[in-house]
Amino acid sequence: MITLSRIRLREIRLPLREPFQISSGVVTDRRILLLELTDVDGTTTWSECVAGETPNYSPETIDTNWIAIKEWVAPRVLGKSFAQPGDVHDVLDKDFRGHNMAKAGVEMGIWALAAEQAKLPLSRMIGGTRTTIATGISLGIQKSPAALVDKARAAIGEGYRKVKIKIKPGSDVEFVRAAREELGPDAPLMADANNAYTLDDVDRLAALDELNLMMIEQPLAWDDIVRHAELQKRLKTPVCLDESITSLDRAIDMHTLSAGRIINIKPGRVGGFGPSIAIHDFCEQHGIPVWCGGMLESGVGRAYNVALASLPNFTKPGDVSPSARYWERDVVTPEWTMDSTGMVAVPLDKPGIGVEVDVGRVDDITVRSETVGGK
Ligand code: OSB
Ligand code: MG
Repeated sequence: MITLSRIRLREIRLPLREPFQISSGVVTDRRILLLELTDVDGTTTWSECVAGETPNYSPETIDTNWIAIKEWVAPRVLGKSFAQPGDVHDVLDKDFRGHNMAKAGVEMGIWALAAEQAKLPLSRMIGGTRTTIATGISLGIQKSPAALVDKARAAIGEGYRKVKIKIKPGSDVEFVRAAREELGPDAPLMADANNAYTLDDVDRLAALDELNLMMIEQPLAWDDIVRHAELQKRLKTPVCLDESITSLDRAIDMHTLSAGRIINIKPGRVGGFGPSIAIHDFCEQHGIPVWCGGMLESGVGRAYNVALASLPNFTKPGDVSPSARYWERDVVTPEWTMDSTGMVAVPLDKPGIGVEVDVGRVDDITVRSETVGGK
């Protein structure tokens, strides 16, 4: 039984080692919303609300979600007893539209509290079976094809099992082709457009279709399904949906309309582990592979992604790069690492999220905090 007594929100700022550019914007300093959840029995855990600074990926932002958590999410869960963490999503979903990343931060924290109470690693609490996660890197848009080739070659050398290349019109076919030529016909390459195209660009996308990519992620509008179905008919490369899949229903829509063949599940985007597991199970039943995406999370959010990616149908490498790919220094101990074969270990040696938060360091880089609830 989980009964939250309080939620502490904190904003920290972590400078990325290098700016991360996608078609819709660039991040240099990551503003991160961490949550500290406390149960009435005194158990505490940390979670992360993965929204970005600006609404260029989804309508959510760290500032809007600060309000959403304080005003609408916290009042629905504080002091309320949940027999199962799987019950939380429905409570947050009823007559409460959107704000999935705000809901997910709290919902996933409750899964971690339940894991602590059950003395289980988070992965095992949610039904995960893997002990290691195959890892891919997500490379931001580079200045030139040559710069991209250098990064992609280095990533393969480090052991990454998938190299995702961010693209936009003008930084696409030439860039991806250069990587393909350098790394060979079988290198595990994919592209992610973050909505940079329309059906009018089908010729450009057809050129990418000749480059033997594992998938093309979210080429069309952020909330589109129908046009992706039209596009998938014209491409042999599997379309993978990210932004468009905000719930189990949208995953069912994708399948019904053949709008894509792979799903990138980000637990924040869909409202938490409850919906993530439901999408995972649906996809497993329908032969749709899934993988775990990333939102430039700190080591706290990463713990949840690693746990989720340990479910059996996460059969493609996830965007769960080690801490050092993003930060000079992460906020967790141990930091997340990847071995030379591109595998990240699922922490199975202790209950809960599997890493300790370095609270002193978090205190040092906290720029605002607020506590909702008592004691
Ligand atoms: O589209 O997957 C995306 C980061 C911010 C917003 C959107 C995306 C991404 C990434 C980062 O690709 C993946 C990672 O965290 O390594
Ligand atoms: Mg994406």
